[in-house]
Amino acid sequence: MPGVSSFRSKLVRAALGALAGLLAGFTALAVAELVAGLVRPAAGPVTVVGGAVIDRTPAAVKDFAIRTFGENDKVVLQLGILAVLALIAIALGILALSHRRAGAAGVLLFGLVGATAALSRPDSTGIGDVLPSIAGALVGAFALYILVFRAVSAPDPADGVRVDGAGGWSRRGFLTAAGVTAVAATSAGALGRFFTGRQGQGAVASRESLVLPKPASPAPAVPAGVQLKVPGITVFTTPNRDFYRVDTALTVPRVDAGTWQLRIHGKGVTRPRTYTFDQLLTRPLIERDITLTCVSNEVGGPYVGNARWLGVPLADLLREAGVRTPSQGGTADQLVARSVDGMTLGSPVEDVMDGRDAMLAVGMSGEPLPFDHGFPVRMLVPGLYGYVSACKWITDIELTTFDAYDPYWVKRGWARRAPIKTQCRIDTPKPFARPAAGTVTVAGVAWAQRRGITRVQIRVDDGPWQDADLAAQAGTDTWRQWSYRWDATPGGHTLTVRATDGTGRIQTEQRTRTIPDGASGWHGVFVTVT
Ligand SMILES: Nc1nc2c(c(=O)[nH]1)N[C@H]1C(S)=C(S)[C@@H](COP(=O)(O)O)O[C@H]1N2
Ligand SMILES: [Mo]
Repeated sequence: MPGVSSFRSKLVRAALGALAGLLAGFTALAVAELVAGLVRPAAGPVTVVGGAVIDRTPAAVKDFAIRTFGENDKVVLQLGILAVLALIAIALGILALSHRRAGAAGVLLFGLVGATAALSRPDSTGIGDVLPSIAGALVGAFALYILVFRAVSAPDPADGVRVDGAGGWSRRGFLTAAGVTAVAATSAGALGRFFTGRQGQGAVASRESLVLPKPASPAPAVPAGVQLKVPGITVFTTPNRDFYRVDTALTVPRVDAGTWQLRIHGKGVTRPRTYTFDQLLTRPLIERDITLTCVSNEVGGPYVGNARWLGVPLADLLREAGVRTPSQGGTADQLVARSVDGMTLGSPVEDVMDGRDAMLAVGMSGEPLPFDHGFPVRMLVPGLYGYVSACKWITDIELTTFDAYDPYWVKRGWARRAPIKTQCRIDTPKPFARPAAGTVTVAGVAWAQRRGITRVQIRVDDGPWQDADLAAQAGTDTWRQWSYRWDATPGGHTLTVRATDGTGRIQTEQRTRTIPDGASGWHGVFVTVT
């Protein structure tokens, strides 16, 4: 049956092309990884293309990704990019069987995409950033050319294995070339990883050798009763390793504190200055318990955490630079913080200098900032969502106006100004829990940074609002725990909770989305009492 056998041989041929394409793509990425490891890890093609995708993703899609994949959103994105690249590599490999040059040119084209993305990144350090993509593409294209040549070349008389009568290919020759390519590429990739790891070693060493100074102004003693002894309730001070992480960084910046600098400049700055890390540390430090909240936190969501921060009061630095608030006749109303990875966040100058504990933090709950949370220095402004205040890996502060400049998230549809909304969360019982009838302790946390929490109320189904017991309040900038002893009766029940802030205002019932300035509405959980 010639039809069947020629179909089979076509299939085998296509499979070989696909394999050649995949191997060439893998080689391209591995070589790029090696060069990135030598030049600059953040300039690797997957990182720069991923970064470009993140920056161009519509806010709603990004919100969906954060909601669906949580803190794994970046892993999902990178796997997605690799899957797309694999499909393209397979297509190019099959194309190359008949049009070898075109296939190789296709690989080069992807190198150009990577190189363009690298140059367009806000943290690009120049033309050298194209090297990983270009080198990877050149070697990948060459690999494809050779592999396909092996796959379709005339049979090697020495091995004599022929499947396809027309044109033919040498199975052994191809498999040898494929094997050599796979081994070489894997080694290149591994070596790249090794160099990447080594590049961060200066930063790691600078963090490990850092001894944090004692604060000139220690945190006020936390009252004994801030932590309720209720199983399942959020802990008052979030351990650093459990602290939520939200950022756009595909590779966490590893900044060496020894070479780090912070520049303060811009509108109304009469004495621009640049600080080194050591200069910051010699200043009087403050230590404060502050609850940080992400604007992407859904009602009842996890993107909120409380830590004991150690840092330099930011208002002092600004005053020394000559900055005045708008209410004192200053010309700048927006402070734009910029990170080493090119992120920009804008805070109202008025808020930063109104006496609240806005700071450049260097310590987080007793240790230097973890790399994930902004080592060596990050900004914090109590009462403002993270995206308008909490710049990690900060390196530049520019005084400007809200009219003149929109930072990263504002360009993408989020509000210019975003004070944290009063929120309350039920930690226990969990949604759809099945507690036994009798006394059930309902408990959780409430927060309204700057205003504090003065009351939390619980409603069972459509019943009356009942006051919950409040834990001690550490300060107005931290969350506050609460609990309520509920006499639970069998059946399905909805528990709803709402908080009142220090101004006497009850948290609004009106549900809004997280975009543009944070979710509002009451948190409720449904449980079935057995
Ligand atoms: N450089 C940089 N800083 C950043 C961000 C970022 O993407 N890049 N994200 C901000 C947002 S949206 C929040 S909510 C906080 C989160 O800080 P955390 O990851 O330490 O919890 O960091 C802020 N600072
Ligand atoms: Mo955020």
